[in-house]
Amino acid sequence: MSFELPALPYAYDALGPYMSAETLEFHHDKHHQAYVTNGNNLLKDSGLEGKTLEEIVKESFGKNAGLFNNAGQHYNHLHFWNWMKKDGGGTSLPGVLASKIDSDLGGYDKFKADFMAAGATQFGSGWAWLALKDGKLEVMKTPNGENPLVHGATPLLGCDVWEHSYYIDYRNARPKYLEAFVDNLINWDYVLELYEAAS
Ligand code: MN3
Repeated sequence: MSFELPALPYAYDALGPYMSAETLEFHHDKHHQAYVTNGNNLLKDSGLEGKTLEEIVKESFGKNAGLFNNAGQHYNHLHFWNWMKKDGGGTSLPGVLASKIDSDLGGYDKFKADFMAAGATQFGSGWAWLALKDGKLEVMKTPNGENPLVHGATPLLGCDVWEHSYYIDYRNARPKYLEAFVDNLINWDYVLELYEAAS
């Protein structure tokens, strides 16, 4: 396979005021594009050319750092654009998500606090996650382009806490960005779709 940059699933200005068009233009058109371009170059002669993106991420982890960083970030960003939507967030979660979060994570408020803490305490660049591992929801954090796939879990929701994701809109206030993401941007329908596919 080769990596391709998808169009955003919404207009560049759709997520304002929580994420600006300027942030999305840089983040999607420059940063994600660079992962696609560099990933395709590093995929050549890697021995993983015929694999799926998930296989490339898992099989390059710990073995081919350059390819892993770019393939991991391509995977993460493909989902990240879909993990957000206009008028997202909120506390009425679709399907079984509310009861699953109650039973596995101690309720929505505890999930929100733990997810924001994961993002705020990730030192340097990385991601905060809600993932499914052995049938149970878990809040996780990872550095750089790593994701739950390489820790035996399925990513259901991720928030990009690299500075390029929030510095234009929030400057250094990463917790404010995380709160806006949870309260106003999360596309819970997409989270449910991934949960149902994984369970
Ligand atoms: Mn990013």
